[in-house]
Amino acid sequence: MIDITKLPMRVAIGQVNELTEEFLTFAKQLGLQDVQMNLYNLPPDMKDTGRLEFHDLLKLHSRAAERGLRLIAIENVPIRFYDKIMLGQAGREQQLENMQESIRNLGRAGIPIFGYHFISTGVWRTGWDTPIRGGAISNSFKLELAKHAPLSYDRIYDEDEMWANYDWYMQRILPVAEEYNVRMALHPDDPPVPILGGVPRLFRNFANFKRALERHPSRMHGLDFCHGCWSEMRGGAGVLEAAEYFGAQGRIFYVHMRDVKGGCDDFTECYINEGNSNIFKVILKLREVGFNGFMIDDHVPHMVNDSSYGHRGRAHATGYITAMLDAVNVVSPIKDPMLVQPAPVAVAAAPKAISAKKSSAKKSKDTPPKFSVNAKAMKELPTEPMIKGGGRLRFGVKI
Ligand SMILES: [Mn+2]
Repeated sequence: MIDITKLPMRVAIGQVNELTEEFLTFAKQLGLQDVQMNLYNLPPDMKDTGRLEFHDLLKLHSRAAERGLRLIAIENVPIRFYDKIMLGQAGREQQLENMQESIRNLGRAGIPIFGYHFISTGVWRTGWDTPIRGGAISNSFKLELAKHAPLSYDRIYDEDEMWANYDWYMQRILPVAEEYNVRMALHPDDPPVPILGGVPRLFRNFANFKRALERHPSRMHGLDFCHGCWSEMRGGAGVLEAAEYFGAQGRIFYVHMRDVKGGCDDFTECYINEGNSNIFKVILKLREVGFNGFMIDDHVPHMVNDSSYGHRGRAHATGYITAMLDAVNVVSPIKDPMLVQPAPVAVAAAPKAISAKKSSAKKSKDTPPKFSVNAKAMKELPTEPMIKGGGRLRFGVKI
């Protein structure tokens, strides 16, 4: 598995449950090397066995690698995979076995990060077609409208039992994550309010994240730092404090970079450059504390004539995050020389366009190197492909 501790802070794209040709091309055109997937909903071609299967994960890893991309993280599994664990219900032992095997399979398939949450009732919004800047469509939440919602499950759960359920799970899953070198990254409850639908939302404030990480101090345990949720919780200054505290401990494994206007009892998701927080300051803070994970857009506004995936909104957000990181790289360059070089990407076959650039560059090797688009493409090519010959990663081949 790739050693992600040697990679520099960078931008990724994902929030997809299928690696379509179009998505992989989009990632390449954005100039990225890392892709993440979100399996909150399984894709139609993935058999629902109640866990992530090795061959499915290997196939995904290979598909990304064949385009010179790293499948750097899988975020989420369907809630039904571990709802009994979260609620402490009968049948949780079987779900635990499945989740443990899912972690093993992620490790076996070379996928280094598993993003997870502990929200059995899911993400809540009270408005899904909220108009924002220029008529773009976003979403919003008002606690006043949600607080009288009926129970999501059989009864009202209390905070202590939710903590006991969380501890039970962590005590049993983290040793597996350690053995298989898979980082588990905890996402906040969204929205971060005390209780919805009768189920307490544990990960809603700084103190509870601190408690979770202190009680389970594994090196494989950290945060999917959802900037949007931290902004919902604490606004601009609170985001910086949390980024500094957890980032300095190496506990932030990756960042969801989006923002909102307002606080957790009344907010609207917005364009990334008009929210509570200053994204440049946040990335600068992350650099200062040595964060070297990836940043990814999360939810984005649906722009005019946008696709269902939100290509326009995502291109805007990703371009903005990339530009802010470029600016931070100028004012606060990476200090660790180990992180400066682009890391090799596992590639079975380079895309034709890049191969052509490589051969034309070879012919003119006597001419001095120039900083050009071609030179950049060359830099992105792997120096030592992790997988040689192109056959080792193919589905069904014994490795
Ligand atoms: Mn998020």
